[in-house]
Amino acid sequence: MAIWNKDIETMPREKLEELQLKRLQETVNRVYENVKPYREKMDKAGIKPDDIKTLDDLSKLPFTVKQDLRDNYPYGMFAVPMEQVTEIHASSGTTGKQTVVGLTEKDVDIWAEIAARALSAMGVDKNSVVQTSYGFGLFTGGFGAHYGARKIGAVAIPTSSGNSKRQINIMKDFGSTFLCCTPSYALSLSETLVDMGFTKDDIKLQGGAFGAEPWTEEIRQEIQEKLGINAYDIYGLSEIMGPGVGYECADQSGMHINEDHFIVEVIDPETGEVVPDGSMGEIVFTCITKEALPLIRYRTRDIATINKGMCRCGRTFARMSKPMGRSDDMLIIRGVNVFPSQIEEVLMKTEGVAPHYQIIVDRINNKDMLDVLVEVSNKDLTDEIKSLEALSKKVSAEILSVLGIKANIKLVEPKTIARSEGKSVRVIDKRQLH
Ligand code: DLL
Repeated sequence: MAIWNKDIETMPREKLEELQLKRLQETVNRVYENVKPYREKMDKAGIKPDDIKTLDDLSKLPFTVKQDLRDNYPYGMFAVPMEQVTEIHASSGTTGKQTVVGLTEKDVDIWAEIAARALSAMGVDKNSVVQTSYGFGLFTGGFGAHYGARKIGAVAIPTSSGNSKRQINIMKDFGSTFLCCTPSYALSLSETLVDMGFTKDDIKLQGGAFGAEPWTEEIRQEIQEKLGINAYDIYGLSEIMGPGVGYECADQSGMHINEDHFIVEVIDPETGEVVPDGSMGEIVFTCITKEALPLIRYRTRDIATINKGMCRCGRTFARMSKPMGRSDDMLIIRGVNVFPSQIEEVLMKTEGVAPHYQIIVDRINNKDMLDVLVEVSNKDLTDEIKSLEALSKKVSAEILSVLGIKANIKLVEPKTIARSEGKSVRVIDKRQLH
């Protein structure tokens, strides 16, 4: 697969780190001058821009968290005057006031560049037809993939999400070769394809860039098989720069971080200390080229590991593991920490259940209860009550042995759990309602 920007993506680490330090120093100076909340935080911590002499000095700087963006809503953390801002995006705001991000023209160019690197690594070239079924709007998914595809010179088809039958018709008629959407929507589209009486041989898809939500290796296999494609993982977050912050190459051994634009650290979420290379922790990013909203040490809440070893593809950019999920998505059930992705992994390894599930947590008589609704892959439920009982027992036993908690497994008919068109909602925690 092609490397879009070979000079940068395969730069020796030493050179890359020199570049990072220079850009970090420039950025810290700039935010100190132009962003009041940063100046105040740094003054409080007794740090001046000149104190950043090496990359290790980054850890002296205070963290930025989502609340900082909310406290300075909407534009209080922008580092440029509004006349230089050319595009605004925002996070969904499901857990509070939405966070607003701004981009200058140069920021948008860099976004297109990093998305082009990502899509090239996944096989997109000038001859590709890229269907983007991420939502277009304040969500960054749609525009990020679109800018990347355009930059490469592929044909960009901005279908946006939803209207699945139309998506399949477009895919077939326009000859889409590459699909960008959430992994859950990719699975849902694969069902629509079959429902419409087609097979994977009726479409020309070869690959897809799926992200914006956690997904397991097992779901990857499922998508690959059902759509007859190579499924790649793409990572990003609106506050840093939508899709393309991290991307898989053909080696599929982690997502390369575009380290010439973002410095990545891993910290212990409890203590805030940087953890040794390769250890699991919370991912923290510092933007070193962003003009409008250069966030310093932004805590993502995503739990993953970083590997700085060179990849077989030749890229020197560090690789991030698939995030297990966000620390704020972690469920504590009867004192046990559980990520929804761990439950997904167990389900996906069990024959007879489909990759469509919902996790419901409630507190009844002061006791946490975990219900897992999962669709059976077998169409004829009634005929097989006995084997279904055995199946639900098997899943329950497996969850108990892997995660150490008891779950009530409720097997449901195929296609009864709502399908998502964007980020899926897999967990309903009713405990918050009591
Ligand atoms: O989800 C940006 C994006 C769009 C990335 C399209 C990839 C593809 P936000 O809506 O701000 O931005 O949500 C960011 O989504 O902190 C992660 O928790 C999660 N996330 C994003 N990509 C992945 C991934 C976009 N590949 C939040 N695997 C992040 C797991 C992901 N989680």
